[in-house]
Amino acid sequence: MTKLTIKTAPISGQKPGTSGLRKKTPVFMGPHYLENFVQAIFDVVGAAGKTFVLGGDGRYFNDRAAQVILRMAAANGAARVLVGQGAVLSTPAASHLIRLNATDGGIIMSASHNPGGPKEDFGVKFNMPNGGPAPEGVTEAMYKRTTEIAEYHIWESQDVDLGTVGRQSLGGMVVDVVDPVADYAALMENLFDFKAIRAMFAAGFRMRMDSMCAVTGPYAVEILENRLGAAQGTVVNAVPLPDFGGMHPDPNPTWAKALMDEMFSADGPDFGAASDGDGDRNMVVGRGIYVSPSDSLAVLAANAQLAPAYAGGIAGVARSMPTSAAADRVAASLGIECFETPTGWKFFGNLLDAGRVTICGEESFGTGSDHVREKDGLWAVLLWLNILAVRGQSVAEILAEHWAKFGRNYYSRHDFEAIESTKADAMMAALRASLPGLAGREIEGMVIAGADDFAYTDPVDGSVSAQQGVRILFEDGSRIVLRLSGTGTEGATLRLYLERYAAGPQGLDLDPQEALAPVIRAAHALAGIEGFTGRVAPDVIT
Ligand code: VG1
Ligand code: CO
Repeated sequence: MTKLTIKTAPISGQKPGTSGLRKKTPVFMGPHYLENFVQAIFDVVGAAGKTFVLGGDGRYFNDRAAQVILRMAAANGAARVLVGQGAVLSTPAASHLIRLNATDGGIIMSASHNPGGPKEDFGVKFNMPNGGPAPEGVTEAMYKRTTEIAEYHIWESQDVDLGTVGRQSLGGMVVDVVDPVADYAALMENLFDFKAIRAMFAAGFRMRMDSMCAVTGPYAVEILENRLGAAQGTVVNAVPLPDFGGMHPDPNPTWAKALMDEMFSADGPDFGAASDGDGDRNMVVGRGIYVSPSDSLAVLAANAQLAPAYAGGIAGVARSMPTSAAADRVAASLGIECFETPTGWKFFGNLLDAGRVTICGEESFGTGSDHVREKDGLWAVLLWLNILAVRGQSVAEILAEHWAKFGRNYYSRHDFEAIESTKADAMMAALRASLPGLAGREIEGMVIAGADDFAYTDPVDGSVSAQQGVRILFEDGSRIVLRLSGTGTEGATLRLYLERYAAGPQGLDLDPQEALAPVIRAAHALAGIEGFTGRVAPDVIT
């Protein structure tokens, strides 16, 4: 075995987005591409004598990338790496292992909800010792490092056997291959009332969990079927595949259509859920009723005290800016703090670490709590199950009672995918330029109260993140938000977020697209979506 120092040169575009560096797999597999970025990570955080966690969602190239990262960690002087068996860890499980073992951080190989395969997407991100995604200051430093990199360090060696749990060594570095599921399942058992959930399943409660051929399959089978006694076969698409079976592992009504059809069928199960490529997202569906992620966050916050881990109440709630204000109403009624952060889980870390919030969520099917520092798909599913078990009501009944008490924030996100970047940029620039003149203008019978480009000052460390999305706020509480995605790998994806509040008691059970129709029309008119991009209708509606 030889330790090599390889000459390299900067490769452009290695700038992490909303959640790590994501590119087409062939790009990641190109000469020095993965190596340059991993060296930049180690150069910024330092590797000598440190312990890291390593795992990924099992997508194509995950296994090869893991071997490269291990050989580089060893050559950079790391003392120990904990790797999930088969180089697999769900994102929340990786976050938990980083914290449980008090490590110096971890590297997660995933492009999350993006498709996988030889022609699809791959990604790498670094999580900090608190278990959360590296904040912007750190990812910026990594990016800067990639622009000046001249060499990287790597052992020339055989592959480490990642198929067997146990201890090995690589160039003096300890490699501990661990069961990806065990510690995570134990954590879930600590948080929730497994006895009550088990009793509910024993009494005939039926569920369908769609793991979308992605990483949560083994976790869901162990927790739902083995430990909670859900019927065998409750978890479908339970075997993780390198290409997710050709599916798009994004749990929303479009990509998890089979689950939606099942839940809306005559004899559908009581409860349905799906999770994404790396297991940090969740979609929740009741029989005949879809739960929007923003509503899910609000219901979880309002009912969290029904689960043992949160029995003492929650400290506060945080939501990303585009997420609906449904959670704000719950926070106000509980008399707790509520924070509005930019998109991306990294912005919740400081609030969680400081104990200011217990539960966080995003409209993009992400919910989580202070048990880890990532969003956590199965956690959300289990908290829902815990609530359903204690309240003994259906999902539809729980939502109806919630809206009756708090009013309903009708909400939808429209995605326009793979737009030419120059066109999307031009549209956003024109929209930004128009903002100062919008207040007071009337459109679709609604008066614009104000408009801005969201900027966030972290209440804990004072760091400022500007240009986080355009907000147009109406006097009646309706809201339009537009931003460009930071996770895509092809052109630009425009995300249009739409919200309208109904106080009730009338008008609480409309179709969201109908309830939002004037807001949708106003958004198209104000942003000139068709004029700039040629797009009339969105590709995905959630
Ligand atoms: C999207 C979502 C955002 C989420 C991010 C990572 O980002 O909108 O809420 O945090 O994906 O999720 P963007 O920049 O494309 O809008 V995951 O599950 O892909 O790590
Ligand atoms: Co994800």
